[in-house]
Amino acid sequence: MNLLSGKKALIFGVANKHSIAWAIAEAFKQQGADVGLSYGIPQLEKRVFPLAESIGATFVEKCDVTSDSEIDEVFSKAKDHFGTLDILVHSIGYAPSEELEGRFYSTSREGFRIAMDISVYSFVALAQRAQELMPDGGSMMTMTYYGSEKVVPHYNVMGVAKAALEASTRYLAADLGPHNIRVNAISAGPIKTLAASGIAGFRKMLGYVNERAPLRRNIDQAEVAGTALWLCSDLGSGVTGEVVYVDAGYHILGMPEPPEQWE
Ligand code: NAD
Ligand code: 0WE
Repeated sequence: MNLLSGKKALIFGVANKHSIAWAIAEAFKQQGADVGLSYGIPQLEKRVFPLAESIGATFVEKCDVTSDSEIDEVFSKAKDHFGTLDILVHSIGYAPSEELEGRFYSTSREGFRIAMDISVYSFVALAQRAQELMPDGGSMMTMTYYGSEKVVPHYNVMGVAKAALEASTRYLAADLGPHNIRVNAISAGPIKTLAASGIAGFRKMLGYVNERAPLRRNIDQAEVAGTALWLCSDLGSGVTGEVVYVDAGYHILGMPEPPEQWE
């Protein structure tokens, strides 16, 4: 199938082969898209360049999204390389590690600022530049997590940032809809990526979901990529401002199935 043939996609947030952004890049390429990649820090270059080569992506640029000038530079290069764009993927999130230990109550002003800048404002900043390269419309997408809606231990300021990211998705969708640009978020269940590797007790969280989610399993990057594919292709043409869950159904539960030892 060629769901994205003739479409040009710029994907931010590839760190390594485990990144959600990478699974999306592979799926988009497989469906005929011309894919460009961006990564956040110079040390990732040795991981990202070979990945880019494997899908024939020749646009590979570093961009620290805390810098307006770096963002401007990447989009200036994207304009030279692609001319126009059809798809923007934002798959970036960060809070200082100390904010993901302890309690939300202890969040520092600087930790809050950094989490909001990198995890939320960056989507707005990228959307502004991408919009200029989408004269005939397009699709933009970001990645969120259920900790935005309900309290998840230690997700802390990232939960507050994801709530703001989901609200930003709706405001962007309202502003860009008249330009035929759709803006959506995918709320993924926990996946063992680089961003999850430093989190204490992450394996326990995977086990918790595995036992309780309606599908009784976890989800993987390829399943997120499948949803990204229909949202960004013409199959998703009527959908904007939405948060789509790829979480094995976990978010629908009000109470877990009582385990047998409680009976
Ligand atoms: P990942 O570590 O592969 O991706 C996170 C990316 O953010 C990295 O590429 C990193 O370089 C980038 N980044 C951080 N600071 C940056 C900066 N200043 N400038 C540019 N890039 C920067 O991990 P992932 O799990 O693929 O995360 C991608 C997105 O998915 C994040 O928004 C994350 O919150 C979200 N998400 C992850 C999970 C999960 O369990 N892994 C679940 C739901 C949502
Ligand atoms: O969004 C995320 C993780 C985002 C993240 C991860 C890190 C680790 C390294 C943001 N900032 C940092 N900062 C670092 O220094 N997820 C959805 C994965 C995740 O992270 C959790 C989770 C889940 C799920 C943290 C606590 C509890 C649950």
